[in-house]
Amino acid sequence: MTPDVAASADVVRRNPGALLHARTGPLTRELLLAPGGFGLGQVPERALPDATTNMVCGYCSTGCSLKVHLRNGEACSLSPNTDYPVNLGMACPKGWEALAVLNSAERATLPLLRNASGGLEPVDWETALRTFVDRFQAIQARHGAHSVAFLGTGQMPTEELAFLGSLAKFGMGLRHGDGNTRQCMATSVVAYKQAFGFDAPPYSYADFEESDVIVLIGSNLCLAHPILWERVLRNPHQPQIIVVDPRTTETAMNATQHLPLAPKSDQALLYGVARLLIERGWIDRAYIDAHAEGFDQFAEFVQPYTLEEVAARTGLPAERIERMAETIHAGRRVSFWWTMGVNQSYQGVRTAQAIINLALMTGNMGRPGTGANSITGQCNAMGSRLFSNTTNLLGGHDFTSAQHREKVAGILGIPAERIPAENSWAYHEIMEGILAGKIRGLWVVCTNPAHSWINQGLARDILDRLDFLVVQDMYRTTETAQRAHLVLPAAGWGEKDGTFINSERRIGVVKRVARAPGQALADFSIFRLIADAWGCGELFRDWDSPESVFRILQRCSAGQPCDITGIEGYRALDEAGGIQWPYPSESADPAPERRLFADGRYFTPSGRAKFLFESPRPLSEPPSKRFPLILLTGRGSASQWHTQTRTRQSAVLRKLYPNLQYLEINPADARSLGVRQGAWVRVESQRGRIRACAFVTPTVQPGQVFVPMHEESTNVLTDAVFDPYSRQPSYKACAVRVVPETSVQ
Ligand SMILES: Nc1nc2c(c(=O)[nH]1)N[C@H]1C(S)=C(S)[C@@H](COP(=O)(O)OP(=O)(O)OC[C@H]3O[C@@H](n4cnc5c(=O)[nH]c(N)nc54)[C@H](O)[C@@H]3O)O[C@H]1N2
Ligand SMILES: Nc1nc2c(c(=O)[nH]1)N[C@H]1C(S)=C(S)[C@@H](COP(=O)(O)OP(=O)(O)OC[C@H]3O[C@@H](n4cnc5c(=O)[nH]c(N)nc54)[C@H](O)[C@@H]3O)O[C@H]1N2
Ligand code: SF4
Ligand SMILES: [Mo]
Repeated sequence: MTPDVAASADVVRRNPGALLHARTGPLTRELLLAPGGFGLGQVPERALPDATTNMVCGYCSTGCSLKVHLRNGEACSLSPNTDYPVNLGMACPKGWEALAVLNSAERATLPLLRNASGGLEPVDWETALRTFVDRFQAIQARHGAHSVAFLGTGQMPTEELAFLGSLAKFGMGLRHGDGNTRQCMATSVVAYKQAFGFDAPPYSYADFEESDVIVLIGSNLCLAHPILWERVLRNPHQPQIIVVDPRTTETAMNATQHLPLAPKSDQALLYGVARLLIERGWIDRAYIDAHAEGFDQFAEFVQPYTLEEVAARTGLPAERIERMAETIHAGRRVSFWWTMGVNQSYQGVRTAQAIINLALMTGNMGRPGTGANSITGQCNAMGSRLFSNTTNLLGGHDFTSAQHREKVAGILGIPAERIPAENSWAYHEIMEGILAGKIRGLWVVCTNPAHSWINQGLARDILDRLDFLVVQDMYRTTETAQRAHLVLPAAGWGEKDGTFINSERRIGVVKRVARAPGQALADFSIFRLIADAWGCGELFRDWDSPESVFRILQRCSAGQPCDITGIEGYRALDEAGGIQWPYPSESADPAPERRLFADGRYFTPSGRAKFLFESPRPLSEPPSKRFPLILLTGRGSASQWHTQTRTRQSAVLRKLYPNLQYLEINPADARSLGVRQGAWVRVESQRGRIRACAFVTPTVQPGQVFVPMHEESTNVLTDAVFDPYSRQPSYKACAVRVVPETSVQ
């Protein structure tokens, strides 16, 4: 083999997507649109050797690495990567089936435009691009530049997220853009920013194995992050596992202590535990004095949270609360983890900070096996938080700071005036803006709000008011695509290159190992084409491949807590098995596992972490005589993903979960309502009613019911209430009644 053939074979082994990419040279409009061009799924001309390549999974934030087996440069099967520090050879059913869902008759293969008779009709890309530009520019001319908005995601590579946010704000002149990360992570972002001075989840997955006490609050890890649960099971220290969840979830069943508290009483519980720890002198005064501020006020604040008071508010026996405090005290390495049971609440930020307070006051920060740790949800939630240019300027910068705008403009080589000096509206403000007629055009990319947004009756009415709705998705069948005026067909995971950032801040690579169907294009290519069609392509002349955007983003991160300037490109990421941020240019060792705050210095101006607290508020919609039950929603199985656009495409996954809307209800409630196992019932809230099949089970408490989020009807019931600081929707508690179907006329 000649050296260059050997080198290219090596590249194929490592990154076949990059090779296909390299063959086409820089992305130009002509290349993208030419038959067989880059975006349209070019195949190599000569036979390529069979090979394997590793890439991170495109579903959850765990970020498992999958080994993809290639035949002639294209994926034919996959298996979990045994050498990756995250999953150590494991994968859940969604990961195993990741390739299968790409092949589906529901894929969007051509742009679709709504015609005069109201149907969606295939058009060519030229027409789609022209319509996109003409319609949005006409709306802007009539109603102002900010009358068009966008909604993005935590499920596209960072480079694509950055391109979307930069194109929309710097190129198209939009101000308002948010993402589905608002539905999910906004609470953690704000909690961390206020307490630590930056959005910085401190942990490493190794902490799951190094703790002797693991406290999981509002997290069904076993089902939502199954491989992280496997990491818990590998913990050799026989850890105490405390699960705080109103339901007896799969995770709670495997805990050593389960605290089935009343929904939304977490804040009271955590303040009560804090009070006990203080009362008994079980705090780390030296750590508090050296590294935190506001403790004395906090200690005074928690005084009314006596054991009796907290037992009454949470419905928990006093001994269980006491035992939780004793266990935290006895632990040498205590880690606190939370997910949506905390974040999706009208008081999520202060609840998350009540968890942070416990970690700070017991000195459980910065050491192996410790931390106040928010687990993210989507594969690239962290990339979206730092680089989507929605809530903050690229790289965790601040739109309202002139200095930050100058810095980023200098790196991008664009005029600083192109960068908005004001923050975007949050998701719900964009929805309200549509209702008020201020937002007339919406571009939805890689999210499905007509299923996932709270209070669907209202949400769909709002979406249907838009003058022009563009949906860019892999599938043309999503609830949101069905309402669009224009559908842009997108390539999905496995059909494009880029990087994701997982829950432990690890950046991993995704690659193009399969051809997108028909004329579907990588989102990156779509943004490139829109930039040129819009007339602002020149601003993005250096944005010619995902890896060049990665380089630009690295420069944007310089000097920030999330500095990644030391990473030498995709290949280095591949070789290291992913790299956790921060990784500044002077870093020597891409050590597989790292955590933040080992030196006790936080990112606040004082360098100290803050104790933040506030009196809990009553349930936003308490049960009433008419609606006597509390509805909880969440993940239903390890094999279903969100609105199911992807997972329902796999015959294997479909066999692994119930294919109908169901309602979990306690036997006592079922009995008093006359509901039998498997009977159809109506579930009604003030906002709407749905049908569900009753699953009578003691895993939900009397007075509560649970419906998974995966069927489109669920959010017909939920109540559009938001945390005042994070503006995250409170999906997890509203009032409903259940009526056996036979008694409904
Ligand atoms: N299989 C699968 N895995 C997923 C996903 C998926 O769709 N399917 N989605 C991913 C995403 S984006 C996310 S954000 C994560 C979510 O992961 P999780 O947050 O673990 O999942 P959820 O089921 O939404 O909510 C967790 C638990 O919160 C509990 N809960 C409800 N109200 C309260 C309360 O007031 N207090 C407490 N303490 N608990 C409460 C619920 O009973 C539920 O068991 O999962 C990720 N992983
Ligand atoms: N009741 C209730 N509602 C909830 C929740 C809850 O617990 N209860 N959880 C909330 C949470 S945490 C989340 S994260 C949201 C999730 O809500 P969504 O983001 O609306 O759900 P997904 O099904 O993940 O939607 C992603 C969409 O992107 C498409 N897609 C996938 N890959 C690509 C790609 O590469 N490019 C493009 N262009 N499209 C792609 C998929 O086909 C799909 O239509 O739901 C929220 N809604
Ligand atoms: S646990 Fe998450 S990242 Fe791992 S294989 Fe499953 S869905 Fe993919
Ligand atoms: Mo999420």
